[in-house]
Amino acid sequence: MNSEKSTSELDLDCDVIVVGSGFAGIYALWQARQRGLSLRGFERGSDVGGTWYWNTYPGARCDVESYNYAYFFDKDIVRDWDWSDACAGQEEIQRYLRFVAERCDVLNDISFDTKIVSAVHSEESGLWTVTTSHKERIVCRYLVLAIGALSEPKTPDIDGVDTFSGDTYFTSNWPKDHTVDLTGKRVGIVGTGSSGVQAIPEIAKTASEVHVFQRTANYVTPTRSGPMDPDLVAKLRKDPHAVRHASRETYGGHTPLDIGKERFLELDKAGRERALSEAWDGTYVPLAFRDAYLPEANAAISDFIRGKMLEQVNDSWTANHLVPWDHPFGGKRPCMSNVYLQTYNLPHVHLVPLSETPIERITTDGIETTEELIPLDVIVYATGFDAISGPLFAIDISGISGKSITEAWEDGPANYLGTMVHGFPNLFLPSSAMSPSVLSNMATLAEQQIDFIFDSIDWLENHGRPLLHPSTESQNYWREETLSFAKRRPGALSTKSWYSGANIPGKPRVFMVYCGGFKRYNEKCYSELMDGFPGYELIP
Ligand code: N01
Repeated sequence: MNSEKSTSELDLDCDVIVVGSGFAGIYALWQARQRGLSLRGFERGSDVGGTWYWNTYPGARCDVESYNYAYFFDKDIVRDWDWSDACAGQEEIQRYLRFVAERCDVLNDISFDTKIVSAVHSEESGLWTVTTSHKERIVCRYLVLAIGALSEPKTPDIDGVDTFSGDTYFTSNWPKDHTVDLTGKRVGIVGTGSSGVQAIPEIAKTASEVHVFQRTANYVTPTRSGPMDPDLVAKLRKDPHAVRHASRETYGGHTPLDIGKERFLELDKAGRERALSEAWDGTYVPLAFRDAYLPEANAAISDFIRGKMLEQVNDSWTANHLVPWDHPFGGKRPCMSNVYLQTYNLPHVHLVPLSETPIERITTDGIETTEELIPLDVIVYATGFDAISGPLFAIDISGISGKSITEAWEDGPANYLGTMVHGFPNLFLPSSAMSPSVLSNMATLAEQQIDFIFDSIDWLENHGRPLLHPSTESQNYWREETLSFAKRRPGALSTKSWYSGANIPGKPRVFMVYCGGFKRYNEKCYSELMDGFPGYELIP
């Protein structure tokens, strides 16, 4: 639907609008300021943080190391922030993002508690008109929707969800007033992805009974905890810009300081056993081997993790049901926890594998499976998100000829280089589909994409301000390219996951994460820029 109002250059309120104030949004506002552009920021939450503002469920933390999951653009920020833990908790990360926003002096640019309801492109003026939930209309030249890939919660697709008479909570929107008290309660938790795996051990500390409704078992490997290594911190602080540069040269956008150097397939039997044990005990299993996603290596690593998971659970029936036999390591987003599996050794924690006894419905009293009605006081949904396209579809966006983004993505996401969509000129989408996204370090990605977006804007400003959008050929090529890399990654296309939209009934199946590696991605972005955007259309 096109409710296009006639706009002209005279209506222009600011050069750039940035929506969202997570990692990408804060940095985008800073970049706009650095480049002398006028700006406005909008955030639907009451504070900065994005994911780390909303996901306040018990146990929420980052399972990527703090030194990786941080900004590197400013050496003073790197020097002045001390992480208390190798993998920081939600509260600390949100505090960090506020600290960065204060340092960047962007807080006053952001209108909080303000949703963007629509964004309309005018072909006449080439400008975007953005309308907020407070009915304010703002006209800008460049629109950056830094709204996150995992910010639109999935509505649980279970019969009777609204009939439950007890309390209901969502991990994705946990009450922030610390009033949730599960002491002595019978709690049912639906979902065992990263959020569920983190929340379940915490909930089990106070609840009297915990029933975990697991549809698909997930890989769970150890996570780091405890103080940061001072030598590592010193190395990072010595030259943050070098770290930032080096991270972009890696496959996953991680600081290269302790990514495993070994290739699994090049080791002999004893070497493989040694390296796997070292990975499990000390480092970070997903990054331990350079060839972890070659099929033969991946199969052996998957088997090793399954064996380690079985060892941690006393009851063999429970252990067997917690192990992911149906997909290889990395087919879904692996989970990390040092306490999740052991939680099932507690007498009041019960696994309900839905592969054997599916949920029939939610009733006023609890959750009814094909076997029994489990009475509950509280249900916690850790059921995930309508990833990537969900947050975009929540805004009424219309581009050239009034075509909406929902129409443009009817058959699934289509874009070029994960940031721009044909027919939507000067609309920039960090952390969108077909970027390295969650298969990379999201903090590195936020900096890289925002740099690329603002370097592109600089180019446009210096070349007579044409409008920029990718050609359909480039989009088709990029979708094929993304698919071709996904085909090489074990389990990517055969596993049901949010990576391909399979968690949302009726959503078109398109593999939405570019797994060609961060280095290749960064090089492709910048070769477009250096060559004057051959894969794009420039509208004078
Ligand atoms: O969501 P998920 P999440 N009946 O989609 C189940 C990031 N993250 O919030 O697998 C029963 O992974 C669903 O089952 P299945 C990270 O990128 C990062 O946990 O679809 N079950 C699954 O078990 C992650 O990937 C951190 O069969 C239902 C679960 O709910 C992403 O966020 C921490 C169901 C959803 O798992 C999302 O994680 C947390 C139904 N009707 C999250 N519907 C870090 O540490 C869904 N499920 C950085």
